Amino acid sequence: MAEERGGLFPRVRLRRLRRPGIRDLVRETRPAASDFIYPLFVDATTDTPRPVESMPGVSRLPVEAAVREAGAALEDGVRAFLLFGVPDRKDERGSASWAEDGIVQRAVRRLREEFPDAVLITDVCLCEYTSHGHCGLIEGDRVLNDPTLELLARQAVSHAQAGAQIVAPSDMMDGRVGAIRGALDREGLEDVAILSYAAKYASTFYGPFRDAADSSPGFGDRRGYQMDPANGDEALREVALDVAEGADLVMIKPALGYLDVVYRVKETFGLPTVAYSVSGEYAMIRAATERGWIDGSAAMWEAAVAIRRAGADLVVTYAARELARRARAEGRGAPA
Ligand code: PB1
Repeated sequence: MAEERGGLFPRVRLRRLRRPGIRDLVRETRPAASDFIYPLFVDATTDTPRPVESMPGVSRLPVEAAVREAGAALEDGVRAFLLFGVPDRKDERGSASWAEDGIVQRAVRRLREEFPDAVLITDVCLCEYTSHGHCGLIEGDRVLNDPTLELLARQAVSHAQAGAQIVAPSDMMDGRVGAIRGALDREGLEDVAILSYAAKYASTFYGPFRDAADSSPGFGDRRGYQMDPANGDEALREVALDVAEGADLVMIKPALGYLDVVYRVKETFGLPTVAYSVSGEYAMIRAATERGWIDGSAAMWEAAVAIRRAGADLVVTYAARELARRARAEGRGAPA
């Protein structure tokens, strides 16, 4: 008999629950395949897939290639897609973003036609469509908030009219959720939901995305509208305002460096909460994997489990297909 050493040991031994088989039984966080939202870059400038060098495994896709990729992802268990457009023209106002024959609008119609049950979410912003690369209209070196709202609303309505069930404003202009909600309702699109990028930080980890979408700001940066990474309390104010304006789901972005914010937002508001594991997070794991420094599949899964454990209900991730396959395998009892 082991001598008493105070406390509850040796009667209590937590390792008893880490034995093979038991460990799986008591697992607390179990992502499902449908928890992963798959971002797709739909590109009007190419007839063939264009790999994104800084994001191994990710390509900018012409519409029909995006349809094929979505079909394969649905086979893996993915249920929702987040569409980003790469237009064949850009101008000061980002007018291609609300064009009826715009690249995202065309992709949504084709995906809706091919996969009626898929959930199509569209990113609403100007940065991919403006010649200056900012998320709003500019005057001199200022990004204008209020005049931008009407353009974002037009874009969101055009996505909804094409068949998107959810529109996701990622611009970080004040008042955009209310402006979009009002425009959708006036157009009889009251069933279309809003996923607000409510707590979106001015992060270094967006670099690869900006390569992929040709969306880097032509001057300055986005700190005049995206949040300071040092601020957690402010995120709760952002979410509260977006919920009051009509957000149905809320997003924190990036994810891994912001799990405290994910936790606080879910605990405070209890709404469907999405965390976006951004391009830089994805690229870091892929790069370390390519150098043989880390087990990339295990790292992607561990990151996804951590984001879900922190309170996110859904995870936007470029690794959605492999994570969905892993979730299905675990659900069938494969060893974790
Ligand atoms: O994966 C990513 O890095 C996403 C980047 C994100 C897309 N919503 C924004 C990053 C940026 O500020 O450039 C694009 C802003 N509309």
